[in-house]
Amino acid sequence: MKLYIANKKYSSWSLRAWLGLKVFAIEFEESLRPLFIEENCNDYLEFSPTGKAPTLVDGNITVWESLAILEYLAEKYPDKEMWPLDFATKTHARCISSEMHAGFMALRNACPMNMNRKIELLAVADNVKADVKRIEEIWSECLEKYKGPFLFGKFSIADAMYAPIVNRLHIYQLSHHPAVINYSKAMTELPQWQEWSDAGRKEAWVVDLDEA
Ligand SMILES: N[C@@H](CCC(=O)N[C@@H](CS)C(=O)NCC(=O)O)C(=O)O
Repeated sequence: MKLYIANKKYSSWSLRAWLGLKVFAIEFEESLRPLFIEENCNDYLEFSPTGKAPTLVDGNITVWESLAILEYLAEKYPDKEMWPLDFATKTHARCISSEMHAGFMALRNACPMNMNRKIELLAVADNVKADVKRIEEIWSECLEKYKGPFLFGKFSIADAMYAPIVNRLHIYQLSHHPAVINYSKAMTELPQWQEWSDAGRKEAWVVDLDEA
């Protein structure tokens, strides 16, 4: 099984799929192709019908879209329990994961994930503040209801989906909400998170578009 990813410094979608594989200890081969480096521009189409990363290739099956990759893994490895087992809890986890996959455009556009950015307050527009408020609401509801340290108690696909937000809220100093502080601590203490962010920090590629 091979996971194609983009830059660890910037590629939030790649992080989601990669973290799911790593935390659930699923063996895979990683292929990193740097994004927006001129001589490399279109080669994502070699492995993905959308020309985007992440893309998972498992034998003759190709899976694209981060959430579809995580769903594929959850079905392929049911023993890993990548979603919460209880039906209502799993439904809640699926709802917030879809909300992440399809939403938060203002925050995603204005505040790119960046594993090597100076931690500095960024002045943001009201629609970004509204996205942050909704994230605070989701995280505090989950942590209260399921008792942490991750959104549904133990790490699940929902955490893989929200992982890049931990970096964004921190580097741009967007929230000091207690739920954000507690959840960010749990996430950044994961050795798999540290492996990704250390590698991202070491990358020399600079993508101007992602330097807010
Ligand atoms: N909805 C997709 C988004 C994937 C995506 O936009 N990936 C970026 C890297 S983070 C990419 O490959 N961009 C290349 C491009 O847009 O040409 C997913 O969930 O996987």
